[in-house]
Amino acid sequence: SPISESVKERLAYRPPTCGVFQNDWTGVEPAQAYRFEIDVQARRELPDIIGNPVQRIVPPDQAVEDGRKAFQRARRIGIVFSGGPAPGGHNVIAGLYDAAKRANPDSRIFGFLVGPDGIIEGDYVELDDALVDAYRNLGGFTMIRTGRTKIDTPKKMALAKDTILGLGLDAVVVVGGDDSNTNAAFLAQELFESKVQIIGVPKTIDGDIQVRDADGKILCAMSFGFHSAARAFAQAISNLSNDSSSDIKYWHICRVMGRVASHLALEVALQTHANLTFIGEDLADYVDRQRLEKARQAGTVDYTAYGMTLRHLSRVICDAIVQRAAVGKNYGILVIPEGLLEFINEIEVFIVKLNTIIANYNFTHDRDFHASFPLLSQKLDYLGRLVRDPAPGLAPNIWNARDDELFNDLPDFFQEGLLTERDSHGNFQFSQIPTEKLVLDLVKDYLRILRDQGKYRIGITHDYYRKILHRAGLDPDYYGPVLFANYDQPGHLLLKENIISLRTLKNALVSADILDAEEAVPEAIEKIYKASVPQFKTQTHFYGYDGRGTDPTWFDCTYTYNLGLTVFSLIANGATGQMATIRNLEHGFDQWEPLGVPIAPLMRLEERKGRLTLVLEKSLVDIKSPAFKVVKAFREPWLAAVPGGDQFRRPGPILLQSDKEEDRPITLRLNAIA
Ligand code: FBP
Repeated sequence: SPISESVKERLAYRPPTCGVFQNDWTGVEPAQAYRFEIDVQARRELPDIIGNPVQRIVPPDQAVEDGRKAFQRARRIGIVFSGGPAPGGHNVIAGLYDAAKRANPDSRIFGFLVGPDGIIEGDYVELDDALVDAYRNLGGFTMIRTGRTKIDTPKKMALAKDTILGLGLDAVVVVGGDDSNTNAAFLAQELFESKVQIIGVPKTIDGDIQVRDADGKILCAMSFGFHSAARAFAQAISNLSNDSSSDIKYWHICRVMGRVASHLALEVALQTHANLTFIGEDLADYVDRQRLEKARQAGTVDYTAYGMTLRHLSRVICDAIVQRAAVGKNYGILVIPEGLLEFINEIEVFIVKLNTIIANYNFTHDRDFHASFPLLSQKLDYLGRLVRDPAPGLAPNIWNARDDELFNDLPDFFQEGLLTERDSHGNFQFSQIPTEKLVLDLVKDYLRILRDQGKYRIGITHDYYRKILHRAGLDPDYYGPVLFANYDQPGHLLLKENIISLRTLKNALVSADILDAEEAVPEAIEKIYKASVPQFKTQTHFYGYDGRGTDPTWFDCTYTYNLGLTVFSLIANGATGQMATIRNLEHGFDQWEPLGVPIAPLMRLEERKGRLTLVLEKSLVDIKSPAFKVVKAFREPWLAAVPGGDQFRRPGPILLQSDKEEDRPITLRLNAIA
């Protein structure tokens, strides 16, 4: 059969539903406990939906006259996926479909095809049992596919409106990330008078839609898809740690998706105990105290002391590599977040400056900029001209000689990367840049220096060296003292600092009368020598699209199915400009509470395409959170730069049904302790 047993099991599975959904119909009730600090611009641009309250989905109030009738009237609802796929999306549709059909079998659900383009172009499919049943609990957004188009011009908005009104829709559901929910809010405003309701659903593997009110109360702890993607990445990286600690010859450099925020890298660290994991938000917080103090003594302030530079970062990595090598571990797992560069001072400055330059020149980045300057050399020439001859209207110091110098210092592929097309939302496309390659080049340079200085060398265990000398018929007590000097660690010895080539090693043996000048170096010694001169061998990996397409975990299956049910309850109770969320995800399923959260009050002004634009605020890793503090506290043990085993953790595969504590993201569980 083309359908595997595990897929059959997934298709047949029905996730449990929150208590409130056991009722024939549901009501909503404003939850007064929440407060928002509203942006003036949001108030101006979204006047009709800015005052929406948080709403709880509650059991039916039989006293409400016609409540049941209103809930159960036949509706026409459209749904669209927007942005990158995230495991669980199909269950949002399934939940909405089941709830709508249960309320009234005459209700009709339409899926817009290939993202918001489907709304703009009126391209859709009507969902039926067969289509919905073919994707239950399965990964991907294959059922109706997805796209990144933004409904961001009056023309696109007018076309979208035509489609929605033409289809006679009562409501449209936008399943998307921060940008897509921003879109949903504007659509809700635009269609407010036409009485078409717009409901958003928090989707993104990046995990950066986390909603709190002004007092820090959690309304949505995590977007769906995060848990499954993190578990898929963790499983793959854990497999690498098994391989790496078996053949002990590679450092695996793993770049993990997450456009800006490092939530995925954090979860992967907690799941796998990789030797070294960087969290972008932590790097941005770095302060070079020595440099600051030096400047203070000179009576100045050194702003470059704030935040980490690329060079500094590469030194931190080298330090870890050298420390592990010293105890004989010339291998390991390094995890870097996709958005790392966003938190590196000098790169962030480049990105903002380039965005501003391109926007100020009225270039559409994707089209005009690349058409005007198709070759990298032309783009660089253009930037060079800006340094010499800043154009009118552009601040003269926006691209200065220092920028030019630093920029030219970067490898070509990376310069090209910085100048690549932004996505349709104006985001810099970190997923297109091999960050790990840039970092690796710097690391290799620095390791070479450390090796020449004799600081990067491999510790060979005492037992290992005795064993191979014995095997070659050589007396370890006789050869040992000449070959090795520093007994730095008990039970370990290091190749004498100055012996850095086989020829020098041979000379040492000859002058100690162990070897005749004409004789070949014994094989055993050659072997020890080779093993003690570090070869920094790496394998690079990018964990992104694979995890995005994985089948959902039990957590995401259940979360998304209940989100679908929540969406329908909100629609049937007249809500618009709301995002469906579930509170208490960090706790057990029996405590989950479906909510509608108003989108407009969550919006803030952010720089996009060089301009300040209203968007839903992204949530970054909080370096004061318990989850981050745990990763920080365990840095040393997980680096395992001591003799003995590593502390790798095996998270195990993604399961559809399981009632283990692990079924929730570890970051959620830890942060709930706060
Ligand atoms: P969404 O925010 O749309 O969910 O997408 C997240 C993401 O997977 C990022 O982690 C990644 O940077 C980006 O999409 C990749 O985008 P693309 O699919 O356009 O290559």
